[in-house]
Amino acid sequence: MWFVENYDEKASLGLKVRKKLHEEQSKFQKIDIYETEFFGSLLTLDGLVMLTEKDEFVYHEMITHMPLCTIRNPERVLVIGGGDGGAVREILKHDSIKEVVMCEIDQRVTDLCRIYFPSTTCKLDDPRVKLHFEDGFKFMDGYEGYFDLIITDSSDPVGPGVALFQEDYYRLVKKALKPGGIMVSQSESPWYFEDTMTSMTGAMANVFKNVQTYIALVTLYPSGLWTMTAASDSLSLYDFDEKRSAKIAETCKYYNPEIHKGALALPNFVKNIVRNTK
Ligand code: SPD
Repeated sequence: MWFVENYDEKASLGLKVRKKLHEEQSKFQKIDIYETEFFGSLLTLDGLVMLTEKDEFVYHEMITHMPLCTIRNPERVLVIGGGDGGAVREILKHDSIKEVVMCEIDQRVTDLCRIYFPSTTCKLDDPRVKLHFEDGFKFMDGYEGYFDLIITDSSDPVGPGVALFQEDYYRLVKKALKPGGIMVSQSESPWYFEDTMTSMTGAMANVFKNVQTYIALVTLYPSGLWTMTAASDSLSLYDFDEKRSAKIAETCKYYNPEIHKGALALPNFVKNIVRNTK
């Protein structure tokens, strides 16, 4: 038995599956969980790969430590989406963190991940973590100048995630950030989501002074060449705390100070797609 993700009839990914562990239609999306032959448990939403036990570390380390090692003393972080808990687990590796708020629209994702992905949900009951299950867009409106970092750990720009790729959303993010804060959002693949990358980085550039796309090699996402984009009025991912980055790297399987620098080097075809300002 194979799980197959089709990339817009252009290509597809196949993963050998031992058995299906769970399937349901939640209020928001189709949730499937499989036991794969090689990658451990696999979560898909509306038929798209979100994570596997074996490769999730790449995405979660890169969406968290790049911005966190750039902020001098990160204390308060908001994760929009991220219901599997992987981003929260990584954020809590930073000693200065006092509060992590996770706002996931679909509580069923978190409930099921607690059963099938204990390695990503393992820190969700830490006393510094506050969980909310509601629309992230609306939730954030209640905050002003509060967070050092806001991470958009969303699914793709289809279904419930679509509003998280638009300028109105980035304006709300900016309001909820402290003046010296930074946001980072997963920003898709330059091979299959060229238009999304152009429009979302353009929208970020309308709101923030510095927009910086970087690369993470996520094996099971379309093409494997995945991007994340950070935006801030004052911080630049180039100016990071190398010493703290090296310390965090001791706990990581992908992220380290050399990766931090190298991830910012974009191939020419990617530079031509994004509207980066730095
Ligand atoms: N095409 C898959 C993009 C999914 C990005 N978010 C995954 C959530 C992992 N925490």
